[in-house]
Amino acid sequence: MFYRICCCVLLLLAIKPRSSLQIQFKGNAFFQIDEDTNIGTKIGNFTVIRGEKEAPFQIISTTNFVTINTTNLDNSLGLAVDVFLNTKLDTDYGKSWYDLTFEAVNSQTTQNGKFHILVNDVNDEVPEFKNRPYSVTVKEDAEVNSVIYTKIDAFDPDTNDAKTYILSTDKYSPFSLDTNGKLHLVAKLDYESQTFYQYIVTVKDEADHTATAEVFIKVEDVQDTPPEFYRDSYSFTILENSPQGTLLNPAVQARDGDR
Ligand SMILES: [Ca+2]
Ligand SMILES: [Ca+2]
Ligand SMILES: [Ca+2]
Ligand SMILES: [Ca+2]
Repeated sequence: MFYRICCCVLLLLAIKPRSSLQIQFKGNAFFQIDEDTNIGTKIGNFTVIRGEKEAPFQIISTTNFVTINTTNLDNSLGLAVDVFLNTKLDTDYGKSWYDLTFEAVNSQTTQNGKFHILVNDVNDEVPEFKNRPYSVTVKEDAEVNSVIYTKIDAFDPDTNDAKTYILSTDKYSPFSLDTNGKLHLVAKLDYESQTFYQYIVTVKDEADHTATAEVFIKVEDVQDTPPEFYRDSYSFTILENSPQGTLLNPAVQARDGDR
């Protein structure tokens, strides 16, 4: 008796009709698109066909990431499915790979299909300065041709995007910024002549996105200048009977060359 029941179950499994819905992609089920692809852009297509005895079916997308549009194939035995992007992409702060599922459904069966989307990085991000504010203090006797500041730096999340730094100096400036953001002293400073400098630094990426920041440079005084008299010479006339302690005029005065 038990043997007969098992046989029946096996027989039922064997004769259960398998769905003849076939999902067909050109190549792999794999779409490749750029990060800056606009919403509404068609990003791929596939077809689903049925056997002649299979009931008509419909396609249901299981995600809002894309939308789909279906049209009947000429022989009415299948659907052409166009896939449109429905989401703003960002590989720099989000994902670059998506696995998506859709369903082909008719009165007899539901069949899942999968396709995959690889999102290519695009140079779409503007670099941002880090470590701000850029306030530099340098002694007036700092060595010429030395690096005096290394904190000018910017972040750009785009893959392998090179950055270049430019400082708003003129040819008379005692400072120079190399393309890596290191600030060099290129001429002697003199606190007694100028105590403060201010520039704009610009960072530029390979797609010409730019950002700017201010750079403040304060020069520190060093005891490097001798004192000097106000006059080159002093001469006085005084009566021989002048009392002790009489002040001579003009006073002998000197000033320190350092401020
Ligand atoms: Ca981006
Ligand atoms: Ca990017
Ligand atoms: Ca960039
Ligand atoms: Ca000085």
